[in-house]
Amino acid sequence: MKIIYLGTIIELIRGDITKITADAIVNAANSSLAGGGGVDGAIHRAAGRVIAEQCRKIVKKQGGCKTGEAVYTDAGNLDAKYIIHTVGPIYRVAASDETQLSSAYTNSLMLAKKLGARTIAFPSISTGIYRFPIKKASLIALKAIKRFVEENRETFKKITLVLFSEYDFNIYKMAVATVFDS
Ligand code: AR6
Repeated sequence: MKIIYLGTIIELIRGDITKITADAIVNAANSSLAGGGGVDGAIHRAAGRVIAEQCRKIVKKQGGCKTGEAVYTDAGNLDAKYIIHTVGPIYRVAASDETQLSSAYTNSLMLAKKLGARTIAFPSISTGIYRFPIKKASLIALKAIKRFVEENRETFKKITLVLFSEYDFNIYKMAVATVFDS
């Protein structure tokens, strides 16, 4: 499903983010950028070894990526120009979780803008291994995206959220209705 908000297409797709075409594909990474399971593992496998090498260089230079921040590498074999690696919070029921999750989306969008990307695809950050409740996370994600579009008009042609399961897709569909119809 998709909606258009201030000229930007906000699209929800059910599927595998490694199969998506976009200027920037966002990865739900960890602070040490060491690769892992979930979407991170899938992206590293599909993109190829060059990504891990570039991540190691970033770690050497700046010691990794803090929670809520974002860094980028090339996209290797993915149909994209860049992979933006961001780190969502591990859910701990603290107020800071929400701010950090919101920052992960906003900082990824800011970095993609700086790189000149016009299309960007996100997975559902923090809602897998990091156990952030997806209903809450989907509202935070869409509010951050909405605010970014309002403050950065005509930056992105399309912002896609790629949801891995039908259940997740339906939760995000409800969140789109809640956030954009109000
Ligand atoms: N395409 C789209 N979404 C996917 C894919 C895929 N190929 N694979 C999984 N998902 P997670 P997190 C969904 O655990 O919670 C890693 O080990 C998945 O169903 O990938 O931010 C990192 O290295 C879920 O909805 O990320 C970190 O250590 C969503 O992606 C840690 O996990 C996010 O789940 C990060 O945990």
